[in-house]
Amino acid sequence: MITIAIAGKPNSGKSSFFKASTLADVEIASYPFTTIAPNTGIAYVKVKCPCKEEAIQQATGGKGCGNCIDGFRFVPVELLDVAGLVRGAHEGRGLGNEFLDELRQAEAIIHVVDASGGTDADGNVVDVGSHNPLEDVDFFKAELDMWVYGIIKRNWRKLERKAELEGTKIERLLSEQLAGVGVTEEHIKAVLLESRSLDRANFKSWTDEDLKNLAASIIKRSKKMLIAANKADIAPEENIKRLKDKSKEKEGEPVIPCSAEAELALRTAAKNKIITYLPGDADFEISSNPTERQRKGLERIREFIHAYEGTGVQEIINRVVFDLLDYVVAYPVEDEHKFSDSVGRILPDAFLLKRGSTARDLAFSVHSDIGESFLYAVDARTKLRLGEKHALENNDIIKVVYTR
Ligand SMILES: Nc1nc2c(ncn2[C@@H]2O[C@H](COP(=O)(O)OP(=O)(O)OP(=O)(O)O)[C@@H](O)[C@H]2O)c(=O)[nH]1
Ligand SMILES: [Mg+2]
Repeated sequence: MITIAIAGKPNSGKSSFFKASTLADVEIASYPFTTIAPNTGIAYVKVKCPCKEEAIQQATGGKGCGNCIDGFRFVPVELLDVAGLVRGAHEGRGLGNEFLDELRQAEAIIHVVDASGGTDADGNVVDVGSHNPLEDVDFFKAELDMWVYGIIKRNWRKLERKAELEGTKIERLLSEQLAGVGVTEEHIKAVLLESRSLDRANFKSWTDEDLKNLAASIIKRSKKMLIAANKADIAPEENIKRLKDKSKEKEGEPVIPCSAEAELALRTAAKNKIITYLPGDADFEISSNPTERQRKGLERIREFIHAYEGTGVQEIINRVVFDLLDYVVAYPVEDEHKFSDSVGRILPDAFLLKRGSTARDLAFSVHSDIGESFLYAVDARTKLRLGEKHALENNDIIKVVYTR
């Protein structure tokens, strides 16, 4: 499963974002370092379910698949909520950077920034608007860079010697060193190819400064990142604009405003049947009799989600998976006429696969045995047989034929 980490300075709303997305029971409080041990949970991307397409409605007698809500399908991904990161963490400040190691398994990072400017660099509460959130974006990147630089630096002498004695390529040695951080040899090759100052044949003359630049380029290439401009419900508009402008100017990470608190309130109200609301919706219906206080709170949130076209939380998860990480959703079936499995369940499963994956890869996602005995695949919509190398498109429904 895809793992996405939620990171950022203390008190920015990471656990609120996590809880809103997973409805897991975690601690949220208005002081720094509420979270120490990481939380893991399941969140979902939201996609249109194919069962509502006309041709599929006809083929299935309009039954619907029973796996979607109002035509939306929720496909699981793993979320990781880690402790807050403060400036100087790489030198051991705050909780140090040990927990950065929790980010190792993550394919992408959602950097939760307190866009309201209501918390200082260490996460202490200050007046809204008095802290500049742009600083948080810079320091966070610097800490990640220093983390990777620290790993390279610690091992550099050893790597140098090994490269010289054994003639192993420096990109191979570096990638072995950084494998735990999720960095591959391909990442390093690409970075070195791109760099003007780092001559790989001349690695012995690389300076500390060169190693720092190398670390920064490696992070940029290997960890996809997105900025969640959180607390948008109370943030001065100016702050959101500055975050977006800076990102555009520096070709930085996408910035998406959100309110984790609003999303959490809506999902909790929906769970308690006070409102009808689906994550990602830009409105909701009040379905039972809320108290006056609840109604007021809900109406305030309604104003916010009308203005921002949703709370931003679902959009962020979708953007990470489909834009940053470039995944597609595919639906395996056994009967391409009924769009079902062998016992008649319509579109029983949805899988997320990296773009470029083939039907054989999908077969392996279903079961390794099916992958091993894969013969060919059929596009269930067109009934056409797919070529061995055919890359799956988003939303494909695929019949896999295999030897039994
Ligand atoms: N107004 C507003 N407040 C929020 C929002 N998200 C979180 N908060 C508040 O910000 C404070 C910190 O929230 P947490 O989710 O505990 O923050 P955290 O980043 O996990 O904090 P640490 O675990 O201490 O690093 C709490 O008082 C939340 O209620 C939001 O979208 N809007
Ligand atoms: Mg927390």
